[in-house]
Amino acid sequence: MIKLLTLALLVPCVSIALPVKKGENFKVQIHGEYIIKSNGEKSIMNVKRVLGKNLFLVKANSIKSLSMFEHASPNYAYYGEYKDVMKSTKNPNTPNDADFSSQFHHQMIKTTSAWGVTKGSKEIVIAVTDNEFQLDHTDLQTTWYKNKNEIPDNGIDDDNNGYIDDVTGYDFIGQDNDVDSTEEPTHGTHVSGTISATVNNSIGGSGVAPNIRVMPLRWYGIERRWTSAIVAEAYHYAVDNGAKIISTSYNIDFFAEDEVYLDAVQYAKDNDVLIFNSAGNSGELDPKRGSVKDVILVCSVQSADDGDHDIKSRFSNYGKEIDICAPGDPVYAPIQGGSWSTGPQNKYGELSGTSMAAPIAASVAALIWSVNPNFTAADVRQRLYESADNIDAKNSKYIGTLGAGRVNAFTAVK
Ligand SMILES: [Ca+2]
Ligand SMILES: [Ca+2]
Ligand SMILES: [Ca+2]
Ligand SMILES: [Ca+2]
Repeated sequence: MIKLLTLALLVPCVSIALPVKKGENFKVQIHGEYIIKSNGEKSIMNVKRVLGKNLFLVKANSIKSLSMFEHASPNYAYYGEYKDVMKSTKNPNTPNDADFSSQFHHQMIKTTSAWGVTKGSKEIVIAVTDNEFQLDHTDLQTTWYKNKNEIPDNGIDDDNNGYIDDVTGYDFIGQDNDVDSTEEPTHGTHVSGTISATVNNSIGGSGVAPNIRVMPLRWYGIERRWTSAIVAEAYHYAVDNGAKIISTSYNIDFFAEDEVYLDAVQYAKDNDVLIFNSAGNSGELDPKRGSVKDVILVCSVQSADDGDHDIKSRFSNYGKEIDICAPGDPVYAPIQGGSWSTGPQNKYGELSGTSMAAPIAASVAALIWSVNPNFTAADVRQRLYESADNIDAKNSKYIGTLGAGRVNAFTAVK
């Protein structure tokens, strides 16, 4: 805490680029920026950005000057490395005919048996909050959610939701409708494809819930710092535009004390939206994010076809507040073609991390919701936990710290 205060004094204006050492994460209060909730009864001055219904980023001299509003919180800038991914791709040039058998996680969670019941409903939308999305990836052509009430590229906010031409998600970093970013290392493309890459098109592999839709929300990038406002806006957008599930594969340990983040989580809960988040990759017992009880924390188990599957990944956080485990070590899924590639846009690769486990658990929840459209979020959560496989026999040192076990897609939907 003292460290943060010192930084705030030294750096009154955080538009100055701060050197970030590897592994160093910190937050700084952005001078003169606050986030307020207001039901519109009081006039609001100096609005910098509308973040959602009754939620505003405003300029103000002090939090005291905002005391007439229902709620006011500082806007923090976050620095550091937040993606919960461990390894870069083992083979980024995997040939186009890479097949389903490379995705051993499907065998572990009995995906194909689950598909006898459902491959997912296209009405179920998972919002993925991430750093880049390659929309034109050949194996992601049935993946993306489309905002049917928005006419593309006419410069008009046709559905009047506050966002112009937001047909396929939104970029809260660039503040535009283009969620692609070839400058970013691949992460969001892999997470999205893990959820719903196209099945039976003879290319690559398949997502766990290939018929559901992914709403790509770009909320992190190298060109702009991450803030409380960006996180809140992305979550509000997901909830207000029809997502039933939010899948986040980022380190939220800092957010565990951010009022704006916690309020956004509450907003999702109030609207019956489930949030999945990676448990984190520091091999740590009881990570700070465990205090955010309404978020489903997903740990990673090994998922190579070598007999050691279902053993807790060495890197995965664990503890009493972890909710469930999923394969994440490794996961073979679509990756961004990127600026280094001039070939066909259908690359695949292996990544490992709790980043990869979270979207698999989210996908199983989406399958549950597809066959039980009347379930509440609490019902889906309960079914997800009850249907998980017990993995204690392979994790005798971790009993009681791996949540409900490892997800099983077939048991979840049968
Ligand atoms: Ca719009
Ligand atoms: Ca439009
Ligand atoms: Ca953009
Ligand atoms: Ca495919």
